[in-house]
Amino acid sequence: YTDPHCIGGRDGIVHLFEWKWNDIAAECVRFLGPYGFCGVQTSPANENRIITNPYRPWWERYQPVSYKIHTRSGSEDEFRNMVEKCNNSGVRIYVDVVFNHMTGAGGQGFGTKGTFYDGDNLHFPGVPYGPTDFNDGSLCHSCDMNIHSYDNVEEVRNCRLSGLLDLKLGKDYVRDEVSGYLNRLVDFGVAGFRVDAAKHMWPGDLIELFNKVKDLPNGGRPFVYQEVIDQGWEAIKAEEYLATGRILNFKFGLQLANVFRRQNPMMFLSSWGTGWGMWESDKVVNFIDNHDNQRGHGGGGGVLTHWEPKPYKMATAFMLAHPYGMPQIMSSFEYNRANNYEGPPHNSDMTTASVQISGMSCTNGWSCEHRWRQIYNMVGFRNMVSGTALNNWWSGADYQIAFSRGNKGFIALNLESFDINQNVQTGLPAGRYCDVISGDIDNDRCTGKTVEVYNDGTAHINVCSNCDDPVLAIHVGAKI
Ligand code: ARE
Ligand code: CA
Repeated sequence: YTDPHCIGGRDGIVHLFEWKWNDIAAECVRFLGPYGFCGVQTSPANENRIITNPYRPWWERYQPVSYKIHTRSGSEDEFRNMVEKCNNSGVRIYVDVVFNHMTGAGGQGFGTKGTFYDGDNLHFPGVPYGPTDFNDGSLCHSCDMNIHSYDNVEEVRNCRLSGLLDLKLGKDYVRDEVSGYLNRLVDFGVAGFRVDAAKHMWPGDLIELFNKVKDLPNGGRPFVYQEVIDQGWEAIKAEEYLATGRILNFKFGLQLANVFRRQNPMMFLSSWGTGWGMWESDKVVNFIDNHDNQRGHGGGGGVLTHWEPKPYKMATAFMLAHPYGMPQIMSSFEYNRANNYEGPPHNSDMTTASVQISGMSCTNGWSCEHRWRQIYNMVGFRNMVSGTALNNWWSGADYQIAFSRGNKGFIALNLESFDINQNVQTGLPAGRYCDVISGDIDNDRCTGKTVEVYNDGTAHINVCSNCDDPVLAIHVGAKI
């Protein structure tokens, strides 16, 4: 379950949070394929509860009503078309799958496909699930059936996460319904899953469940990466989940936020990876921020986001240049930060607004961090250096580092108040290179700074201080 099935040396997932299937399809063809992204994480694809108080929050999509593929991102036909277009562009689709629970307890109504649900009496006819398909007082012993203590492993896994009706995954029938949904996604050409709230499910149940999920049409297990928030201090450890795939690494973004906010010297990054108490490289999906913690949900607070562009871009460049783990990039929408429930940009009838492109950037309320030059060019860097080791580590001061990736790429980062201005070993073949942070290659010309690498692999580099992008990155794919 740990192989993401990327095409030819690609690496890196972008989470197109709340995007419509038609917009994702277009983005795969016009941008993600050409710029070398491995895959897209989509928002949940299955029918969810329509929440009107607050009005249509982003988080309504984490309250399943059925496994019918119909949400504000689009219909089943649009979903199928997206997967096909993306696969044809060499871009994989990974779906955020929510099966720890159904809707919150209490209330009845209709889902995004018009299916009735009854959260008072635990009836979900669209699946169908009834009261005996949920964990009850015999398995959950907390006073109100909710989770109160993350130190109590049984409570975390058998009780309700924020009041969400907790499915009995120990039951074969429930596993059949869930795996039936996952298998339909595999039939559509989906290559993997982000497993929501994995921490709230028993690892043994997940093993049984995934045993019922088929291989991909071209062979191999689907890629599985699981949301187990483990920052080091709770009873449940992320490594308990390695039998069913990778884990989302929640230590990564917190640690890099400290470094790139100058609270922990950058030179200590020389031992980045397992040396920092994180899991092995092929077991993790890393990210700077995600849709929860960028707005204070799910272990939020503390991480860098697009609201702090300078350290955010630096941390992202470091993540993409460093060999550790598989990187995931967040692609956000704009919202009023005082109302962090706000759903995606929408039209007057509350349908989701389409992403619009102007030049390289997005408009219409979509932030599109993945289209920032400093980010997409580092995705290209990562693909180019694929398979090489980290060499030529250099550190001139607490907050000045540089390293190469074999003889394919070189990066330098500076958060001191003085420039990096000196000769360093880049590991690269002699020639003139385009700095992909300050520019692009356009008709064989570099629109940004250039760097001359001498015959012995050294170069005189200059990395500004107190500027917007105190980073320099060159690689053999951007030589002039
Ligand atoms: C909403 C309302 C609640 C209401 C509930 C039921 O906000 O007030 O009680 O509905 O009616 C998202 C939102 C939730 C939202 C939910 C359903 O974040 O606010 O609830 O959708 O609509 C824990 C879990 C982790 C989870 C985070 C949010 O361990 O799995 O909480 N993250 C995933 C998704 C979320 C999603 C869900 C799960 C639910 O990424 O987007 O919730 O499907 C410590 C622990 C963490 C814990 C954290 C809680 O850090 O280590 O494990 O995370 O505290 O803050
Ligand atoms: Ca559970």
